[in-house]
Amino acid sequence: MSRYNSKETEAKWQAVWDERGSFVAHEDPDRPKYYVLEMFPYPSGRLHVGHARNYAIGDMVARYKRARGFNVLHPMGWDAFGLPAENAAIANKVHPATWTYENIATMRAQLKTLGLAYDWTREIATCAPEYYRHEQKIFLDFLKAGLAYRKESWVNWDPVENTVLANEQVIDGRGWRSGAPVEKRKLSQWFLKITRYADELLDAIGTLDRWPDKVRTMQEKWIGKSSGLRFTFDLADDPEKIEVFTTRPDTLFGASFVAVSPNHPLAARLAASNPGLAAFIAECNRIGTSEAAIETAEKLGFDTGLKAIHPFVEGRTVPVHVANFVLMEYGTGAIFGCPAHDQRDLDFARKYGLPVLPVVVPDGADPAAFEVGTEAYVGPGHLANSAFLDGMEVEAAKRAVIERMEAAGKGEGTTIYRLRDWGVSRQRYWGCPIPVIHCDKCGIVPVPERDLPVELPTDVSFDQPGNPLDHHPTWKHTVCPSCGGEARRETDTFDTFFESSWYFARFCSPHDTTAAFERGAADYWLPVDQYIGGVEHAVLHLLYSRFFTRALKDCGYLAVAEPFEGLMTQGMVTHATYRDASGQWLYPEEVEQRDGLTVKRGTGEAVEAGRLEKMSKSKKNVVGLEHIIDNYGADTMRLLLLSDSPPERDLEWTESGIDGAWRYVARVWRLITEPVVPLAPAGAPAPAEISGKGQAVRRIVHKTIDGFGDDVEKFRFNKAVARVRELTNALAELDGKGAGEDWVLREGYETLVKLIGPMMPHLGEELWQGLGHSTLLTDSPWPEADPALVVDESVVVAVQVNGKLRAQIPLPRDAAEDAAREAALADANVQRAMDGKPVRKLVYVPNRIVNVVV
Ligand code: ANZ
Ligand code: ZN
Repeated sequence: MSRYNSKETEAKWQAVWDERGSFVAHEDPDRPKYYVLEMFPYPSGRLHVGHARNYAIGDMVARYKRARGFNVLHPMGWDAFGLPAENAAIANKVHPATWTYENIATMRAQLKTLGLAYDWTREIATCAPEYYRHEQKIFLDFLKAGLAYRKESWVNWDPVENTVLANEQVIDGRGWRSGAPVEKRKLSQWFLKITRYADELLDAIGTLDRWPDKVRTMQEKWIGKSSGLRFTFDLADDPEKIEVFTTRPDTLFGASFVAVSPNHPLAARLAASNPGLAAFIAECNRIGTSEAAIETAEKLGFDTGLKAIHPFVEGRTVPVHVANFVLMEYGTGAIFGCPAHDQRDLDFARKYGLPVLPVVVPDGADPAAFEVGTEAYVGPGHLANSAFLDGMEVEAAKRAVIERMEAAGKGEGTTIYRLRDWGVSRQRYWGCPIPVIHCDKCGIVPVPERDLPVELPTDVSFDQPGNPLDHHPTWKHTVCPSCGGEARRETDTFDTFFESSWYFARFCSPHDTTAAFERGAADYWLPVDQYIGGVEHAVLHLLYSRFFTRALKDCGYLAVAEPFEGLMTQGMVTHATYRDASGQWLYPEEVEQRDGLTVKRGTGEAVEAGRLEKMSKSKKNVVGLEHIIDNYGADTMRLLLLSDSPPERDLEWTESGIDGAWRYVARVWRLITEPVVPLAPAGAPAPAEISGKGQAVRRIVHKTIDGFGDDVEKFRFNKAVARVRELTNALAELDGKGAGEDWVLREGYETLVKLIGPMMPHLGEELWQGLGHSTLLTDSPWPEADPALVVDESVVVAVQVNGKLRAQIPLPRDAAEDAAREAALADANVQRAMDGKPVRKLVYVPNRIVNVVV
């Protein structure tokens, strides 16, 4: 028996696919298209098996759709700009480009060993000027369309990385990479006007019915639409007014303070003559502007001494505080606080001794006695202590207050969004240069299109902290395209989410030198039919891409509004973690099991076996791709990655799991390469006679085809694998001796090979060839399930003798008359009723009844 040699076989078929250009995609108007895309990787170094899950899923879908007759686009590329390259440059004195392209080469080679059905002719790297020149052009078009603008804004400053961080890069008040406490600074920055699309982006979530609910909910929350009232408070001894935004206008009579953000202009004005307040503001700025930072910090306020006049209660005033929990970037940057009905306001009121006056009373409670203790009341009820609102329900009271404010000209009902415009400026080298020029005379001048791309200089130094583009001796000095005078280039580069916001469109015509993408190609391929990636991108990358697609549409680049029709977010691959006595992480191959204990390999030292965690270099709980591919082959790994749990759930990688997958591979190999009887020739017509066992196996074959397709369409890959394993068992049990079984075995084996093809394509090709085919499995159509064999196999048929029901017998569906007659007459009850008389007449209605007349 020849053992399956995965190494040779896999290399062989990869070369064949490559030579034939099997996966090179062309637009073909005569075939339905299918664009499947896995989120492209950042070239960080090496891939481990945890990364491979994403690609195994994508390839399953791509190969399956291809076999079903779709014209499949399945490309791969590199999200190649980003901080790690610069950090490597600083740490190891290697140029970011060198580091990046070396990693790309390593990872490309690794991916190729997986046998993925990519159209490698479409490979792109976003750090190439051939790519980013187009995004500079896109930016100029956005600028013209008013979708890009510059403004002074508070930014999160990472004092270690020396760069501005997006809010989402600040985690618990610290930089996401450096872990350093983030500071606030004011800088002039470039922004993209994503807020112009807030409503559209929100509404269209309803059309994304092939997206996971949790992702849709996260996007909804991120956009954060709130309806309420915007109105102004007059101040008692100051001409200034304070405009606030509230979603609870009904609680206005319970207001006990007004608070403004530390970055509110009023706070700045007062601080100029109030050192205590100035110090307080400085303290607030130390914790960063992110919501997360503010949420976790202790709520602090500073009483300005000013009094705000209650708009509806003659003579009532409330103190004006500067409070650290009021965000300048949300609403108006100022609020009124109603402690009885808002927990944050309540905590604040208790701390600063402010009144707590309930104005919404739960139904059934006595308005005179209802009190709020340590928990704010946020439920429904009727208004009390609220003049003209008394007795109303909350919603009616909201409307009444809005109406009054509008009538009095003091405010208006309004809708606001949590979504902020997207700050795209980064003070970094390894990113796409923002194509504008600063001229003292002309201001900001866009780089003329003929001068694109603005390329990064290659001779940069990372010896100084900060932005190497800014330190470069010559790069930023240029002439103004408008007046010809001396001018400076913009030294900010784009946030790297810029590149990933349109790469899926670039894949439609990746080598077009004249445009970001060719319109016809984009119209043909877009939207992406199936996008696959990690749920960590649920908000930003996906929202930015949705925004870009709309913006590109408005700028005439393409026709679709939504980039990704279907989205699947796969779970993580986890592995146990290990530490030695000194707390050092250990690689899985550094430990072994001895007498039921986990010990250090070789030394036998005790090892602490820790939790299952996402595979990551930092905890060393990774299993290298090479190790698995060398020992088991890519197909075995792919099988395990698809079979062990539903794709959206986490999957635990274990030694026993990969062993089990390998045993299955070996079993299929043996089964098909060593058939129990010589198989019927390929393509032979079905024999006239097939044994009962053979027919039963055929039913399993066709039911498997049917169920497998359904499972794949619904991403139940683990179930699909389970079906294929059952089919394997059924085929193994057929001894081939009965009538037509050699033909049944051929049909069964060929089906099995076709079904495993999208998961284990190398094994599939090898077996396909072994079954005597000269075409590639990759080019073979998907098997069709015979509907007659898929329906339930047996039906209950009634047997009557001289008009009286005598028996109910099981028969194969659509059984022939001969078989039905034979079975009916063999039944004991029927024989008793016939009492030895000969049959005079027999009428058979298939699947229903056998009528015997004696
Ligand atoms: C008075 C009030 C009474 C409020 C009450 C709530 C409950 P969402 O739903 O998230 O939009 N708010 C408004 N602007 C703010 C800012 N810039 N920073 C921090 N908080 C702000 O929340 C809207 C509510 O959050 C607003 O309604 C306001 O407090 C507060 F019983 O006004 B409310
Ligand atoms: Zn000029």
